[in-house]
Amino acid sequence: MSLTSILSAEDIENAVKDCQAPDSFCHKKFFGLCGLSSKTPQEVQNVFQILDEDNSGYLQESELKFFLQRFVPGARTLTETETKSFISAADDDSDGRIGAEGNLTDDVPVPCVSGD
Ligand SMILES: [Ca+2]
Ligand SMILES: [Ca+2]
Repeated sequence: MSLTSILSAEDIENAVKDCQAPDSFCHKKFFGLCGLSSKTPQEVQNVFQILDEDNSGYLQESELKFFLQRFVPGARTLTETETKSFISAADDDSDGRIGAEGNLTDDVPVPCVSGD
């Protein structure tokens, strides 16, 4: 299972391009652009498992830092600010990591700072 078997390579490229500038990453926008927001819960779960590199059942800070590179190998790493706001947006139980039960694509009311 790879990300491109779930998401279109073109959509992934567009999503990564959109947040090339440091601190411009917004997970909600990213998931929308790459098409994940419109996937089934099972497909979202598959993506989660791909991103959970150590199979811990959680996405922790060290994994999220390289989040974009899981989609496109040449992409940048997320800044500390981006990693932290990503976690706090999806970390329902505040244990500092995103559990598989946490809905990555939930419409979390987090303001996204956008350049446009
Ligand atoms: Ca993990
Ligand atoms: Ca959590």
